[in-house]
Amino acid sequence: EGLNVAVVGVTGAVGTRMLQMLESSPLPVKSLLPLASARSAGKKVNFGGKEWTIEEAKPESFDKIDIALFSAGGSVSKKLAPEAASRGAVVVDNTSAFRMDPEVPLVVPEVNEKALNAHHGIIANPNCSTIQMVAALEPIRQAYGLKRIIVSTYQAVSGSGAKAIMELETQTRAVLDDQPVETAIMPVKGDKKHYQMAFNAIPQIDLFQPNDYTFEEMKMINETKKIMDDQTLQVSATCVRVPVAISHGESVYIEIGKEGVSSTDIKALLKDAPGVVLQDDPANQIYPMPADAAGKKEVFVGRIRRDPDVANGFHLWIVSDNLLKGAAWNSVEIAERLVALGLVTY
Ligand code: 11C
Repeated sequence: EGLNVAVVGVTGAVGTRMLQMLESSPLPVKSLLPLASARSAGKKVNFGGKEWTIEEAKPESFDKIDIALFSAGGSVSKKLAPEAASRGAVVVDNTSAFRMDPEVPLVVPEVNEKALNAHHGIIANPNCSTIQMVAALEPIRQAYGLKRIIVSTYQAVSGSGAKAIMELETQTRAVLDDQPVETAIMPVKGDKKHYQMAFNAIPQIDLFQPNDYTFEEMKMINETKKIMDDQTLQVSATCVRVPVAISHGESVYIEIGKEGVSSTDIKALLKDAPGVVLQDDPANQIYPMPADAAGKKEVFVGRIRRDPDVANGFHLWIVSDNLLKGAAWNSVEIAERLVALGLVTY
C-alpha cells in the first residue's frame, strides 16, 4: 500500500529538496525511483531510512510510477513527461516546458487547486518568482479584486542552479582577495556576455524577448494571468538578480478593485492566509528578509502600505525560498493535493 514516486533530476538543487519535502510529507511513499542523467546513474541517495540507486531517466522508467516529479530542465521534460503520462504516471513538472499549454493546469494550491481536476497527466509547477507573488496576492484578490500588478524582483542566484551559487562564492572571495574575477554563468549561462555577480545587481534574468522584456519577466506576466484565470489583469515585471544565495525578494505594487481599504485590512487578510506569514511591524523593524526565509516553506509578506497618491494602490514586500515554495515544496504540495482530491490513487 503506497505510492511509487519518481524524481527526475534528483541530484540538482531542486531535486535534492524534492526528496526532503517528500520525506517530511504525510504522503505514503512506498518506493522511490531517483532518476537523473547517465552521468549520475549508479550513485545512491538516502530516502526514508534506505539507500536508493539513481538510474538514467528513460521512457520505460515510468512503467510502474504513480507520481513523477520532474526538475531536470525543459528539454528532459519535453521528451520524457509525455512518456511518463502515457504510462499512467501523473507528472508534476517544474520546468517551463508545458506551463502555457492550455491542456496543462498551472497550479499553486493556495490559489487554483481546482484546476487540478482538468489534468491530462501533466501538471505544471509555475516559475518560482510567480508562485510566491500569487500566493501572497490571492487572499487580497479574493476579498477586493485585483486590477493591476507591477513587480520588481530581487532574485537569488540559486534560481540559476547550484553552480551559480558556487560562482557567486568564488567571485566574492576573489574580489575580497583582490584577485581577477572569472565570469562564466551569470546572468544567463547560454547568453553571449557574462557579468560579475558579486557586489553587483544584474537586471537580466533569462534571455531577452523581442519586446525587450526578459523571459523571466514574461513568465511572471503570462503565468500570473493563467493561474489567476484573468486575462484582463494588468501585470508588468522587472526582474533583477542580486548577490543572495537563496530566497527571492519582490517589491510588489497592486491596484485592487475597491477603494476605502486600509493597509490594516490587507494585513488582517494576510495574517490568516494559507501558506503566508505576515512579518510587518515597522516600529520593531520586523519585515521579511531572504536570510530568514531560506529553508522555510512559507511565503513571507511585510512592508504593507497604501500608495500615497492612488486610493486603491498598495505596496508589499514578498520573500520566499525559491527552491522550496518556488519549486520543490510547491511540487510536493501539488502531489499531496492530487492524492487528497482522489486524482491519484494507490
Ligand atoms: C530564476 N526563476 O530565478 C528562475 C529559475 O522557469 O522554473 C526558475 C526557472 C523556471 O532564475
